[in-house]
Amino acid sequence: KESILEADFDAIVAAGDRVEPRDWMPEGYRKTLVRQIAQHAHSEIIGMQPEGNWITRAPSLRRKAILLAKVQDEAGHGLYLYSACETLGVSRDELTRLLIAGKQKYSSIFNYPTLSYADVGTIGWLVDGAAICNQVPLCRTSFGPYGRAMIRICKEESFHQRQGYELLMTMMRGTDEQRAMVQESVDRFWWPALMMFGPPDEESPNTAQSMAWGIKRNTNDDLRQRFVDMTVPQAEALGVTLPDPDLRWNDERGHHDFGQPDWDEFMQVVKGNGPCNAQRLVHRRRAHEDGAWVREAATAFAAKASA
Ligand code: FAQ
Repeated sequence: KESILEADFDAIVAAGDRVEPRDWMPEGYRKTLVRQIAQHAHSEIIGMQPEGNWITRAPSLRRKAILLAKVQDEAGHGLYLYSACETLGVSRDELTRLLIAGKQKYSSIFNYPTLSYADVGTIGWLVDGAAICNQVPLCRTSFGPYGRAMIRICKEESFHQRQGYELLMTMMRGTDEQRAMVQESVDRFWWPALMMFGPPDEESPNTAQSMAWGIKRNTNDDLRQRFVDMTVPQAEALGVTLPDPDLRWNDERGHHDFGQPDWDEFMQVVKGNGPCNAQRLVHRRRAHEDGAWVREAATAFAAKASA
């Protein structure tokens, strides 16, 4: 029976169709999805912190309203993704416990500090830009609930990317000091943004199997290249310099050549030794503990309502 089910699964994947929660799936497929979707959900939730840092200090009511909406969207993305992950048989509660115990990862990018208001624009432009590049192909991922969550998330991320770019454009039309703030921020975020796509293909243990299962549709290096090609003309239009002396158009390849991020730094950040790893987890843990009474009250109310 198992081999018939496995043949069905292979046929769905080969046809590029969706695997649904009630379909048979190999245990490794389920585990890989839980790992990736949980990391993705945690990234959205932890990703609220760096920008949330600026909500109380936004320079105008309009900017504050935009930033509040964006950070709230990230919470929504986290929730769709936790829901997608729950269809694989793990609860959101369990995933949250693994996150705050430091047993599951989230994107390296959110372990860098936001030092100026320009960082809000740069995160929108580069971090949401990289997220879109990585996530648009995931709308066609083989697992149904994940792919469907990605469709809505990508629409909202596109809006986020635009708002970041518009913010930076406004600052670039401002004073010399504002232009310098934008450049300084881009200098800090460029390399960490390239690291979001994961290690180089030859050092990526999961890519080959994830692509064979149709979970990933492109390799890490392919998406990184796509991001660089997309971003260079945007940087020119904005009037900022990307901090890479090796960055240039290669006519033969029809792509930009570019330098390598510091992969030792990447490994350190992934291992928990980045500039803000400890702070992010302490904050998340405290928020979870502070929310205990809400969970208890909601559970008590639900029990009363059903009695
Ligand atoms: N950070 O074999 P691979 C957002 C780990 S966007 C930390 O290549 P894989 C939106 C990897 O997990 C950010 N760890 O792994 C937003 C693995 O370790 P493991 C979230 C990383 O899975 C914007 C090991 O290295 N987006 O949140 C990173 O095939 C603004 C070996 O790597 C997603 O999660 C990294 N950058 O490929 C929110 C997208 N890279 O698990 C707020 C979905 C690699 O074996 C504000 N995920 N690692 O212990 C993916 O596409 C993939 O999981 C990759 C990694 C491409 C990230």
